[in-house]
Amino acid sequence: MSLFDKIPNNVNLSDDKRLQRALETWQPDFINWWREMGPSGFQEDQVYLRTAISVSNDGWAHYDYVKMPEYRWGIFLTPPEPGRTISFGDHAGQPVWNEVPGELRNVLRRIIVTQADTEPASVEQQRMLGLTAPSLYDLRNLFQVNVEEGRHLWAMVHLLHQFFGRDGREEAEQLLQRRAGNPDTPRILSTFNEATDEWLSFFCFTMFTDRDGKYQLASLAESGFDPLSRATRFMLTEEAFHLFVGETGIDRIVRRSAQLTKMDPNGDARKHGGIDLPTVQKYINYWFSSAVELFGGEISTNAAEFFSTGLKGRYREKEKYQDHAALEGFYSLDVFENGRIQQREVPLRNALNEVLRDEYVSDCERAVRKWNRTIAAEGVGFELKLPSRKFNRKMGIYAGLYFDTDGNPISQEAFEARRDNWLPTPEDRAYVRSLMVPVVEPGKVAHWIAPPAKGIEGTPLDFEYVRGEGVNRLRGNA
Ligand code: BYC
Ligand code: FE
Ligand code: FE
Repeated sequence: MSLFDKIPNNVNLSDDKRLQRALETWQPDFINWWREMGPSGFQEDQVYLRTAISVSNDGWAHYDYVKMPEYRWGIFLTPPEPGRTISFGDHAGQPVWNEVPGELRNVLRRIIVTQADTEPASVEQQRMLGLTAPSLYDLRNLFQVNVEEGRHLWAMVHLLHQFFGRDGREEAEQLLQRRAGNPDTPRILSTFNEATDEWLSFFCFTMFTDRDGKYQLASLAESGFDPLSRATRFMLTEEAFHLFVGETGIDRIVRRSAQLTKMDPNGDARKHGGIDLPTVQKYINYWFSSAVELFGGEISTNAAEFFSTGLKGRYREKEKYQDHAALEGFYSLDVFENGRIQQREVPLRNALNEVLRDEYVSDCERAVRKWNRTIAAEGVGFELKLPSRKFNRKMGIYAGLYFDTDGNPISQEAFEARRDNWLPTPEDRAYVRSLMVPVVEPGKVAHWIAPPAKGIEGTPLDFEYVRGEGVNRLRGNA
């Protein structure tokens, strides 16, 4: 592996001329896409970024200033595990595949394309955020997330090029042609077409939507198709930072909200230029209910097929489960029948989307408990709450039905009557947007969010994380 290869990699790219040529042909299209759809206004700035340069545990990342279009998007797989076998499904115990089994080609390609599509989508959704960054620290973190989502696209395109021939090359091109939120050429999955145009939504997105990424990637890391397993394992090491950005971002917002709540005789943080906690709650309701859709239907034959074929396992399949066939047993699912919620026993393999969603929901609950400790530590009596997964669903068995945030079935009229208490109103969104004025002096942080606990990689908080034309332009406007 050489850092100075045109495409840094640990897959011996230079030994495979055909693959190398395919990727070198795609690379300029990727860069064009990045310049057009990547972060707006900062393409020439120097950003203090980490770059993956190897897969070793001790320091796979290298930190330095780099212009984003010159970021070295590389291809890294975690090293193969000798003698690895398929750990679940109908082929459990057989050696993992290093080539695509013919009969699984279409379904595997679809999984990879779906995963791949989310990566550039998120960059597109976030492209205007730099212009209203609450600090240089946050600006840098946004760009770090963006370049790594770009690298995740590279990781999936590598698999498409290496294993899917011409179809794969066509899919790789189309990944650069769809556009988040464009009604004519939308991204594949729902959430990846929703506006993420202010920072409260950005932190909710990296908290809730990137967290779907963590659980989907972890399921694919169990895959019997070894190159997919190894690619997603490495992606997970980067993903941890995205989740950190989201979880601590919301934590900093609620800390400041609590502080400003205390200052006001009526407990209204908005009077003091903050985001009031009830508004934070509405954004949590909105983004959580959007992100839970990404796990697919509660009862899913696709999920059963992904599992039985050995392509997509459960979260920590190998460590957490004894029965890796999942042929026996049922999942007890809440269904709405005859006007009320009843439990129905669903064969386990058909309920695997719900099994994964359970893992996700409890992880989100953990984060909400943490935010509540922050609020309590500021001496404010307000508790945030994760809404029921049944609330505000557009897909799956709860779609078309109405539930309150506790998951009680209600009428459409009752839902409409309370919608504005539960979900951000146009006025809420306008208010949050009105707070989004850029703060780009080193060490300064916007009023509506508390400063971070510490800088990146031991840097002081007044470190100049981003410098150049884009930042100067914002200073000039300020
Ligand atoms: N939107 O059996 P069903 C990330 C479709 S995030 C639109 O219920 P299945 C990241 C579905 O495709 C992780 N369509 O669901 C985060 C199917 O279509 P067909 C992304 C949807 O297939 C932040 C039909 O509905 N990775 O990395 O078991 C920043 C019925 O499907 C949606 C993956 O998702 C939806 N929400 O599950 C950057 C992993 N949900 O067959 C990056 C790969 C379902 O009728 N994907 N449909 O045409 C999968 O494993 C599965 O496709 C899903 C869906 C879990 C997404
Ligand atoms: Fe990603
Ligand atoms: Fe991510």
